[in-house]
Amino acid sequence: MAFELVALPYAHDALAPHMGVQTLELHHGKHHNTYVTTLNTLIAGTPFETMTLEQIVKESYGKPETQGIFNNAGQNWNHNLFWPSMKPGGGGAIPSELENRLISDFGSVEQFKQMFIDAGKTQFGSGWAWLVVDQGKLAVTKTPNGETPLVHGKHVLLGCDVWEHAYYLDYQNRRPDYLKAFLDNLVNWEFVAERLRQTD
Ligand code: MN3
Repeated sequence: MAFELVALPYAHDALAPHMGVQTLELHHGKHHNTYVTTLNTLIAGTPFETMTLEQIVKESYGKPETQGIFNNAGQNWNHNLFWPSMKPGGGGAIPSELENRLISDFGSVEQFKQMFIDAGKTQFGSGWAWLVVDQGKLAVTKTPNGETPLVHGKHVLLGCDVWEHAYYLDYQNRRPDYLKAFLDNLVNWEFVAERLRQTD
């Protein structure tokens, strides 16, 4: 079964000015689409062809001979999570059950946001900043390139793409400004809260 590019859950202009039309058209329509087509090409005729995306990510991780498959499978998984984690008019009130967990595990929502921004800012080169559930506790982490916390046994609640293709047209070199706008104006906190419920 060949994988298909997931549809964006909003229009290309719906996240402006925080994430512009051109960024979404290129990022979803070109970058993500290339991960889909490349993955399909790489797994054709291999045992990976019959696996789910999550299985491919886990099975291809950490093996030099399947590094290419992992890169593209990981990036598909990451982007499939990234698009619905944002919404027009996002970043508002956080559902109370999630807010309470952020406060109990990080001290405050502001403390969590600062840690998340720092993780994204200090990811040298391309990668992702994450909010995960790690052994029952919320934690912030970061990964390089297409790597995902899934392969480290963590349940992902939220991820922010800090590859330059995600923000350069809108923010140029100001990655921290992009991370702040992501948290304050783009995140669909109901989506994050729903993923938290899936761990209970
Ligand atoms: Mn990307």
